[in-house]
Amino acid sequence: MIPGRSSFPEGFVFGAATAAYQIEGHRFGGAGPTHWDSFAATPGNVVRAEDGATACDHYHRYEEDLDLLKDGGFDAYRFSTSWARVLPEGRGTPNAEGLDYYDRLVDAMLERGLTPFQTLYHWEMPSALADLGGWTNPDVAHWFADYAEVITRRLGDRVASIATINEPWCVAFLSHFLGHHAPGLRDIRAAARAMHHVLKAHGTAVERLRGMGQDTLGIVLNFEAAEPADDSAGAARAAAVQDAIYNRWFIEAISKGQYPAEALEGLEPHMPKGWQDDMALISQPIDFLGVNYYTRSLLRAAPDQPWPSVAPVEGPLPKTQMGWEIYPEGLKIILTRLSRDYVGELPLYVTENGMAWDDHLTDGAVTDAEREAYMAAHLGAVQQARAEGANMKGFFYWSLLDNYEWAFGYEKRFGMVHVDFDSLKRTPKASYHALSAALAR
Ligand code: PNW
Repeated sequence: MIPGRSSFPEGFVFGAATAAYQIEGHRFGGAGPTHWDSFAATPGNVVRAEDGATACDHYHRYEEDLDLLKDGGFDAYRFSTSWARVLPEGRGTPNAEGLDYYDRLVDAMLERGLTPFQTLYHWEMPSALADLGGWTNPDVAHWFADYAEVITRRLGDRVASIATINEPWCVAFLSHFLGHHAPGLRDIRAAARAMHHVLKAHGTAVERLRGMGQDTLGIVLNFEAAEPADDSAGAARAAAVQDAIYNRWFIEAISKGQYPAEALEGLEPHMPKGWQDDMALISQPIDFLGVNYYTRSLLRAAPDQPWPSVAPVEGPLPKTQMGWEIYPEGLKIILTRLSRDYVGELPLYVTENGMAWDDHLTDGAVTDAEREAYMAAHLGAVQQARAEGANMKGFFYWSLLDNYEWAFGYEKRFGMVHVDFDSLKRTPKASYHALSAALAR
């Protein structure tokens, strides 16, 4: 059973999360092209070459979607604003239609008593800037801060919280070294530069928005429990290196102004010159940390492969539709470690947690008991982390709706609300009703 609201402290925020490109429909409302459109159009990158052109048509159906949150008894909505919708060329003249849309969206949240949690970048780099190198170009920090300023001039009087970047590891490493996301590079030099520039962009935007009077600024990082596949020394080293690249790089830079040696060893030769001079900007104080958590990884040494010479091993635990192991214990481990070793009393939010499942609409209903169990176990882990001292302030389920799951197209369903991608009809799943019931108890 999902733990009830009354077993959390007063004021603990329950919400659901989405991202612009995954739900809005990017062909509507004058948004400019993004690197995800071109990445998806290149065969082999995305299942069935699907893109976010229509997605859930949230652009036109946002009132119905926000009603689902309100009717379910949720407190907050985590959404992202699209850089390319606000600035179709990435810089220069804003798209008035796009700014008006976000205005209406935020007002519609407030009308329903939903607290707006905004994310500035959830992965759609405007093509005009991607063509100039995107995250590998040192100017990206200023381009991003300029965009942050434009959208904050419009929404900053009404949003409760602003996160700069969603999951810098995905933005930098997954997209420039592993090649799984746009721009699809497998290039250590591009990756090293992106690993640094994404943090420099965060710091530059925080400084800019702070100067505009914003006082609830943070970032959303993704974490996984990185564990050795066996008890060999090689596996222990592989887990430590993975932990440094995936978990420690970003939080150590932000909380301590340094990068972990195990990751620098491979990346340093490719970093932009003078990177050390940016560490003070990167480590300036923030007001909260968002934590995205889905699974763990098991690692072994892969000495035949180039740096970092680690390889994932399939684990024994039950898996979601993504093939990701279900490991709620890992969320407790990550949250307690963050508070103990890195952020102390800083407010922590789980900004994403959820599971993909091969859901089917049968007689107008989706019976997803597995998702309900996933929610119960992970909310339990949040309570345990709190009991061990982590300053937990909220939890956002990923995702409100089935949506565009990046390289997997529309095949993987994370929503607590089912979307029929032909009719675009929304149907709340059993897990939505179960979580709503927990929020009422
Ligand atoms: C996150 N990995 O992505 C994103 O913030 C969401 O947009 C996405 O829909 C959700 O999780 C589910 O995938 C991730 O390879 C993608 O480790 C890949 C990884 C982690 C997070």
